[in-house]
Amino acid sequence: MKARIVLLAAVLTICFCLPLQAAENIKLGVVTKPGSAQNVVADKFKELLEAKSNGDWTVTIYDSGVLGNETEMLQQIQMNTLHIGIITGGPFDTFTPIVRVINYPFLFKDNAQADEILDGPLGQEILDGLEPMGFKGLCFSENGFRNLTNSKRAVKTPEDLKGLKIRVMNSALHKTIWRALGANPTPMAWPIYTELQQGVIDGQENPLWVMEVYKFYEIQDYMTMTRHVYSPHIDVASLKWWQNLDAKDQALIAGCMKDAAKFQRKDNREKDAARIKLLQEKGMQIEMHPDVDAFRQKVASLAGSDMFKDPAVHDLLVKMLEAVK
Ligand code: EAX
Repeated sequence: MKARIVLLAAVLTICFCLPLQAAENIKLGVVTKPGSAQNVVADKFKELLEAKSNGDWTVTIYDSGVLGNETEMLQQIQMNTLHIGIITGGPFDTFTPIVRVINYPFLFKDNAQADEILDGPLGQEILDGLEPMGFKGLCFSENGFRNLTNSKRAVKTPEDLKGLKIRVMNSALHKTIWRALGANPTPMAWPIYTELQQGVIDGQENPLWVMEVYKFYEIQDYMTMTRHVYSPHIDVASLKWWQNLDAKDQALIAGCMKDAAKFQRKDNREKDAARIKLLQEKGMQIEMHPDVDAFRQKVASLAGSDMFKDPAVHDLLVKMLEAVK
């Protein structure tokens, strides 16, 4: 009995006298479901940060849009009720026109060029340009090059787009692109399966993984490898939250997010060949060689349009177009 009391006293002493290291929890949001590009980044970030901090940091992932759509999550990040989001480039458009520079059509030749620019000084300028809106831009992971799908007909040239109702992201630039290409663009937040299924829209555009993970092959018979926009995710933190972290934690979190982004881009690209095969097996008719020059022609004057009338944004676009030459 006495021994038990001594033991209990010892346990209580340890509990009350040792400083307890409370784990700090990060709330991270993605609009997409498990297996999606955004979720691969989120899962890797959680794994890396929890391991490297020996559990001092934990990450809770809110996926499948439980926190709302990407615009709503960005608002929560501004207010610091959400710490981090892995958000597609498009929806940032309603917060700042600076992101239009990276959503510009036919900008990057290939993945290597996208990495070089986005990981370099121009990418950093875009990330820094988000700060006045309350976002701390950490780095870029990717959705990937976007391709068109639809339920009506094979599309090889812009003429084939006439009359097609194409869902686009909530982005003035994306809407302008699809109007210039000759389609009938309808901005809509993610997800969009039901709208495609019910025929509210005829088509949409997204990277290959989306057609697989969201089973668009069930409801979209035609795909065209337009690769019209390279779509990064911007991995952002709440600036309010970020500014209250000490430098050591900032470096740890930013480093884990960069490593997660690198891992995810590689993972996404390695899977693309198998995805094309799978989508064909599922019955999609894929136009591998559309008349890309004709599509490019239709959007050739975009740089001089209203979309880039802000002088700072226009200057950045000019620098970007020079860098990708
Ligand atoms: O990642 O809204 C979109 O089209 C995005 O690409 C979507 O979040 C899938």
